[in-house]
Amino acid sequence: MKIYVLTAFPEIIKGCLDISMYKKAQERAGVEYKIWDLRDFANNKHRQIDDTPYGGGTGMVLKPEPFFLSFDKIKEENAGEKIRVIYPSPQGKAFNHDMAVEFSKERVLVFFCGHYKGVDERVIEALVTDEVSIGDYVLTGGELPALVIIDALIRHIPGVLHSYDSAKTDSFSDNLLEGPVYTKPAEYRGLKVPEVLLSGNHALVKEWRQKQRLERTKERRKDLYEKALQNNLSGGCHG
Ligand code: 6GU
Repeated sequence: MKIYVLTAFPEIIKGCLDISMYKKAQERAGVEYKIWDLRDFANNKHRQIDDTPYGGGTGMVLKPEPFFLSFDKIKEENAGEKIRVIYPSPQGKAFNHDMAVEFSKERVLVFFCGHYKGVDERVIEALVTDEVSIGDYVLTGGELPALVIIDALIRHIPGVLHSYDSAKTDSFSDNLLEGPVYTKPAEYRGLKVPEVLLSGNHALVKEWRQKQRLERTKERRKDLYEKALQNNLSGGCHG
């Protein structure tokens, strides 16, 4: 998979991709990151990539040329390939687990990072396939959302995670939150690990864990809880 990120702030992205799971995706699954500076595609000698909005108003809008020009080059580099173009924006569709899984199956992904007041709408109309929001709050730019989306999707590329932390057992693959976990010591400053986990009874442990997941989801995320029940994935254990 090739992942292009077009941004006015390449340092934000580059600083992250050589670390941890982002790096493992390169080493274990042949993911290739291409971080391009939008200014390198400015069509003027001042390398200006933004301008004032038509019709007036505050803030600057990112010009169309850097996106169209860089996309021409991406098309050239990937002739005949399907290209998925993701534009992170608060106006987008809410990003979730299913979208992460879907994106992880693509061969060429492109992220257009907006800033300031947004990107000229013609870029979105003509080039963007997916406008995606990571939550109901406003961020300064699309760089962190792009990293969030990349993190969420590379976990689903075969070979990136080892089987013991397989994405198949993630929260959200069955709409339930994870339950609590504990490690040694069994008692710390008077705080005890639940007895059942020390029992060695695997069936009991399994049942307890599922109950914890259901209770936690019911309490914290009623919306997911209803979904889990509908999907009949509650394991017949309704706590
Ligand atoms: Cl994807 N972009 C920006 N700039 N702000 C956001 C967002 C995305 N999702 C939530 N807020």
